[in-house]
Amino acid sequence: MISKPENQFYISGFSGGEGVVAVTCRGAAIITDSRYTEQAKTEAPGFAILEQKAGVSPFEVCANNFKSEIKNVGFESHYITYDQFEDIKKYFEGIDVKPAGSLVEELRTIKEPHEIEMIKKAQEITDKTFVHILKYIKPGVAEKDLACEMEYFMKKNGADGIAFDTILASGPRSSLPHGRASGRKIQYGDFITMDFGARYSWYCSDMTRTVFLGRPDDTQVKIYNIVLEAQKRALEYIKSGLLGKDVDRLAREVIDKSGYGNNFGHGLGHGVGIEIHESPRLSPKGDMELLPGMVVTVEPGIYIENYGGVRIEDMVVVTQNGCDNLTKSDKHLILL
Ligand SMILES: [Mn+2]
Repeated sequence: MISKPENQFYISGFSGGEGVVAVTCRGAAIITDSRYTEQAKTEAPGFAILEQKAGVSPFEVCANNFKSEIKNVGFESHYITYDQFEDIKKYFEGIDVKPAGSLVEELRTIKEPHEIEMIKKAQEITDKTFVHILKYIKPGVAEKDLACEMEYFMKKNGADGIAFDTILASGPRSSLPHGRASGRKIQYGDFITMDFGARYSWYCSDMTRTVFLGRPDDTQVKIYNIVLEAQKRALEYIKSGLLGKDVDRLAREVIDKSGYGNNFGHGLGHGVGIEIHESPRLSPKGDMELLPGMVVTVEPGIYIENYGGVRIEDMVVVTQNGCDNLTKSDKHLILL
């Protein structure tokens, strides 16, 4: 029984996100309420559509229809609530109820060719947005105004929406790895970190660029180049067969050796797909093996409190011998 909307979509094509997608050895069904039954028929041919009346639990409908033909029932233990779990136990009494963890998420780690096409389209819009926004970065413009323009531009250029709330952090705020756009006005001497992405037909893109307004000093140039070197090293060696932590180490070693190891607190990257953050993780604890067709970000950073920070993020498809970089935007230090 699949409850998580992203997984329901992946398995069936149903985008309503309400109810349960059930798969048995003999067939498959979508259990949802009348707001979504017509939509489900169109989106998920091949699935029986079972209507759940108001006030009735989808788990009860599922049990009524399938209990007699099954021995076990799996549920998404990382997603459903304790109350829902109590319901499942009640309606499936006498059947073995098993936590099915992240079964569907594991299937999702390796992208099918059509999924990679959607991610590519999302990234094309994102790359185009980066070129567009550079014209707007001027002293006195608020971070929020820039983020707003980026989000509008993405939608005007084919995105179904944004993949996540735009991160736009300037000057000392750029030390916040996930600093949401604020009312702060851009000034000369600022690093401006922009982390953003478009959503295209459910699929996300994710990219970060840090640019500079004015003339950077030697330390600012040095920090930027360390991050760039760390990213380039990981991109050069990433390939199928390495573990997430191996790729993380490639970049982390560059930053450690430069003396900024304590200023790179997060993992190197993460999978991207229907969700903006998914498996595999590229981090010191990432023990999943990379395989062809996985889409991951490579995004080292250096962050110094009350001073500023730099992050550079590309999104790549892992291949047998390397990777295919989907991010085409410039990444030398751009001075505005
Ligand atoms: Mn990212």
